[in-house]
Amino acid sequence: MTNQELLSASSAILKKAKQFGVHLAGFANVDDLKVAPSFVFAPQLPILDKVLGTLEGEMEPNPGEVRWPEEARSILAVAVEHPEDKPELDWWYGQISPSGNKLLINAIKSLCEWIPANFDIDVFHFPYFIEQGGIYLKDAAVMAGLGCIGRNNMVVTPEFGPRVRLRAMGLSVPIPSTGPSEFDPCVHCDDFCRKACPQNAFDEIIYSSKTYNQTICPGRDGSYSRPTCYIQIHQNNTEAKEQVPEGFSKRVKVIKFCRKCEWSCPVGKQTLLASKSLQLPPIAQRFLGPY
Ligand code: B12
Repeated sequence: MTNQELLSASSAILKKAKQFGVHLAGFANVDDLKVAPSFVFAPQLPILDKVLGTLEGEMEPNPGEVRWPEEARSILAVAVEHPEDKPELDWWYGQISPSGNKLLINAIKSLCEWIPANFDIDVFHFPYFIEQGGIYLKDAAVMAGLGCIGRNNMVVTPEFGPRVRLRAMGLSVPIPSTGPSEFDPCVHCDDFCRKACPQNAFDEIIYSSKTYNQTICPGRDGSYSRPTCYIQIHQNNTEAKEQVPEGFSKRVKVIKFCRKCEWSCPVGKQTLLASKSLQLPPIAQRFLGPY
């Protein structure tokens, strides 16, 4: 593929991704991802932290390490908005994946058919979990220019704040990364997200830059405690009630995981801005425009 063909293929792919229902899309080069913070940090995590949030028995051989398909040269990262007024997009029904995740999976599946049918490009659909062959989606999204990692340790996008869910696919061609961007609304923010955490998961630096020999750690400064956050996630799971949701014929557990670090973030909340009830830091105003 010539450079020119690659350029026109990448624009066509971004446009098609939107037609298939995603709200944001961008590319990250695999060489950039292999040295991105999560990819380097996660294999060094203490073993207890690794097990949390990971499927049991699927940790071997190298916990936290991404198994890249050999031919993958770049990835397409996509995001679908998960707004506050549609919380059901994020609800699990027993083992059944949330409907928002299905929107992402379907868009990626459609792209996995459309891309090879139209270009000389092989594709790889990455699963969600790392231990099943997935990749670190937040770093992928940041390197693709979709947003930055906020002080809530989530991808914060200028358009939707952190209220997005992510997915990615691999491509056999070396498309350059479309990020990271300069966007950083947290600089002057009052840490609404950290204050909203019901478990105080950001209270102290638990991963120090010195120990891990890297300046960028979970929560940016090493203060996001994965085990503490998991206490809440586990509690949400055990406290979930059985119901017969719309479209189901029998009772299932409807699990509503905590999203306080998302709901509390003012970025991307245009309705609140319209009412002028919220003062945003100047940097965020710059990105959101006048209101
Ligand atoms: C395991 C997992 C969990 C575990 C552990 C989380 C963790 N961060 O360790 C538990 C169950 C606790 C959890 C909780 C949540 N999760 Co979760 N989780 C995952 C999963 C499967 C892997 C994440 C992981 O292990 N990362 C590795 C660790 C080491 O990374 P990290 O803690 O994020 O720290 C790195 C970043 O901060 C990064 N970083 C910091 N600054 C910068 C700057 C730059 C430039 C770059 C490139 C990177 C970077 O460097 C750190 C490492 O050094 C991903 C899906 C996936 N395949 O990626 C979803 C995912 C991260 N989760 C998600 C969500 C929504 C949640 C929850 C809100 C719960 C919910 N309602 O679903 C909370 C939020 C917690 C939080 N504030 O971070 C979304 C995030 C979407 C977004 N907007 O960012 C993801 C991407 C899934 C999805 N469907 O989109 N999760």
